[in-house]
Amino acid sequence: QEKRLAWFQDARFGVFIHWGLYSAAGGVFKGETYPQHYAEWIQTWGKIPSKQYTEHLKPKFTLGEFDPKEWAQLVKKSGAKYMILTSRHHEGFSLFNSNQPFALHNDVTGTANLSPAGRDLYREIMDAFQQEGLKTGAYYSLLDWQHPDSYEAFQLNPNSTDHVPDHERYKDYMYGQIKELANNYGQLDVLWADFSNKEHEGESWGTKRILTDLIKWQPNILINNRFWNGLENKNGDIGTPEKYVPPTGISGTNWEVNYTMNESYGYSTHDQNWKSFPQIMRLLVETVSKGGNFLLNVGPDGNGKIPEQAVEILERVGKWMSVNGES
Ligand code: FUL
Repeated sequence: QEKRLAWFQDARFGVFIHWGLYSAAGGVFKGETYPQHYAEWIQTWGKIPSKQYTEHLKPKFTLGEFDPKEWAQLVKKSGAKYMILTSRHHEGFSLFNSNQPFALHNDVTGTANLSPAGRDLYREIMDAFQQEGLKTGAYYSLLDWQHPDSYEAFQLNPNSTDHVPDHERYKDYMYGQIKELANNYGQLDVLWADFSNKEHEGESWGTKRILTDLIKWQPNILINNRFWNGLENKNGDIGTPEKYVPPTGISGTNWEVNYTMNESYGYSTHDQNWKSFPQIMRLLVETVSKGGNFLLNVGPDGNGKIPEQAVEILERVGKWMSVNGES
């Protein structure tokens, strides 16, 4: 474990990227604004049936301004040493081209992959970051709001009653997708699972099989603690406090604080509560001084553009790093 963790302990600073169909909504759906802080949860906030969600948002996920090389160069210049990308968030749509058998809810057509024909957005992004010499990790949601066999299967589609959810099938699906992420995209430095709770943790997601094989497929991989309940627990390789810095750090484990620049992880048109550059720097320095890593989030919009405010913060962090950081 010590050897696997060496780069992570040196890295100190990483960038988190939340990008999916929710990015095309930006916290607004059909004229209705959802004020909740996590815009990537909009399907749940609005109790939006899957058919409406996909039909309305897929055409808005245009990639018109998507330039993964530009993202990677920006992040590299910020002084970050690694990047974690949402391979699939709770909404259930994959940025990578998955071949896992997948039945969408009765009334939804299409697939659960977001990449246009002939492309693999996840691969394009991972490749660009690896070319900049950055370590790369996959955020992977345990929750799924599309898969008919997930725990939440019918929460948003109460009318699809002719199907009895089979959680074993969902576990196979997760295992199969994680296998794809670990085997089809070169080195995977981190698996950032998200999230379990008291009712469903660890083995209820099939962790024994996943973790035994994952370490064989990727002997150097680091795995966060969110297959289990709690943000500071000492399971996995990395504790993951969210939006707060534990006052006295966390002894006995490696840890990484994740923070947003405004309130939301996913892109939001109306969340303008941006932290100032000094606020961000203070959080970063406080975290690092207590022995943690700092994972700073950006949420590109549905066209693939990183908000100007986020670009400016990353550029200023980069300038600070070039003067004060170790290279
Ligand atoms: C949480 C998720 O529910 C949020 O949407 C976000 O991804 C954050 C980093 O983790 O648990």
